[in-house]
Parts: sequence; C-alpha cells; structure tokens
Amino acid sequence: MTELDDPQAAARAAAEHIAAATGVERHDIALVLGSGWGGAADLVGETVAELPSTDVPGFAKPAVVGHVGTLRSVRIGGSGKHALVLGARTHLYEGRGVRAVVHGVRTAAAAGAGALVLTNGCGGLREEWAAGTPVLISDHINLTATSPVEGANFVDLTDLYSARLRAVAREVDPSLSEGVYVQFRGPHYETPAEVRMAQRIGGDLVGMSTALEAIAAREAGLEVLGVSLVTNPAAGISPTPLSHAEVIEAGQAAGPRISALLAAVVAKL
Ligand code: 8IG
Repeated sequence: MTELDDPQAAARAAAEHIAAATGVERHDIALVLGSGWGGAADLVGETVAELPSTDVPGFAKPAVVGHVGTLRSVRIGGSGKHALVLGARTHLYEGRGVRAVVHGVRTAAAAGAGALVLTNGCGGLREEWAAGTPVLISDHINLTATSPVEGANFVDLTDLYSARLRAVAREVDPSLSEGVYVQFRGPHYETPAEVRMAQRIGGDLVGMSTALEAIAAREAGLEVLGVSLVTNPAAGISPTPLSHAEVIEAGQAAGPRISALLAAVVAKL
C-alpha cells in the first residue's frame, strides 16, 4: 500500500498534517504557484507557517528549477481568511502518475478551500502576447490522454474556469486578456507543427499543467481561477528556439505586476 492508493484518504491525511503543523484549522482558498509565480504570493498576506512539502503526506520534492518546494499558510490581508499556498506542483511528465499530479488540489479541498487559484508559466500562441504577459484561462483542451477522475463519474466541465472569478480579476486589471489553455504532457516543448495544431483547435496557450488540476478541482467542488504567465512565445511563433533560462527571466521581469494582481484578486475572493 503506497500513500496515494486511496487518494481521498491521502488528501485528508495531508490536510490534517497541514492543520496541525500550521495551527490553522481551515484554509479558505488555495493557490498553486507555477513557473514565474514563486514570489507572487508574498503580497497576498502574512505567512503564518511554512512547511517543506516533503513533510506533508503524499507530496514529493518538485523536479523543476524555479519552482518552490514549500507549502505556506498565509493570513490574507484584511479579511482574516487563510490561503494555502502550494509552491510545489507535480507534473504528469515526472512519472508519478495522475493521482500525484492532483494530490495538492485534493488536499486543498480537504483543508476546507472553496476556491482554487491555479497559476502557470506557459507558451503563448498569439504574437501580441510578449513574454511576461499574464492571461486569464477561459477554458482548456486536455491533450494528456488521461483524467484525474476515476470510475464512472461523469464530471461536468461547463464553466470550469469560473466566470465570476475571471470578472473579479478583470476588475483588478481590466487590460487582462483571456485564452484557452492547451495541456500537453511534456516535458519536451511542442514542435512548431504541434503549436499550429493547438492554434487550429482553438488554443491560445500551451503548457504542461493546470488542466488536470482544474478537472480534479471541479470534481472536488472548488471554484477555479486559472492565470497563465506567458513566459515565451510557443515554438515557431517566434524565430528563436525556447530556453528554460528565458522562461525564468520572463517570470522575474513580470514579478511585480503578477504579484500585485494575485494579491488584489485574492483579497476580493
Ligand atoms: I514556461 O512553450 C512553458 N511551459 N507545453 N510549451 C509548453 N509548456 C511550457 C511552455 C511552452 N513554456
């Protein structure tokens, strides 16, 4: 029997561990920080406690440079609510299976969260989106050929990315664009032909996370806000090849804007 053989029990165990270790009984919202978003939670509020994710049942060390491997409990400025900030994300390409990918989301639900903010770094399919542009996710296309939902549970995904929460984000920043996020398995980036395919099927953003987590969030009854940071034009959109250094650089440059955005949105949730 491994930790994730019973995903719901694993999520409850993780939530109990978090409550005991942070002294915060209930977390009202949760945030998952993707590439480029590592510093963005600092303005959300005061950090009450910080745990290495490896201490929490079911969580493993993040595999990606630029991702922060901690879980934080943050008291949200003003409201007195608490946010659970998941700095570590497991990607499907790590090979730990889809249960591991969505364990953080299920843990957030078990910890009491009613809303989940999923952030990521991704490739942009529109030329007008320079590296460093934040984009609200309006919908997704899941090209991973898998699902976090197990059994004959036909979860409805209409309005998966809450129109209400997107409106809240646009109140904060009316200039925000919206787009359809296409999740590929990775870890390689797309070929230019795959990027053209993603465009033709209705995609605006390409990445390696978020869609599976959003599905698990909906199954668990969470309201979802997805925000992508375009850290690079997707392959073939710009004439130069992609580099992970470029991704990290774009994230750092966009830091102040996306930090302020995230903090203001969370304060209104
Ligand atoms: I950061 O161009 C980042 N993540 N699939 N494609 C995919 N994932 C990404 C990309 C990208 N950039």
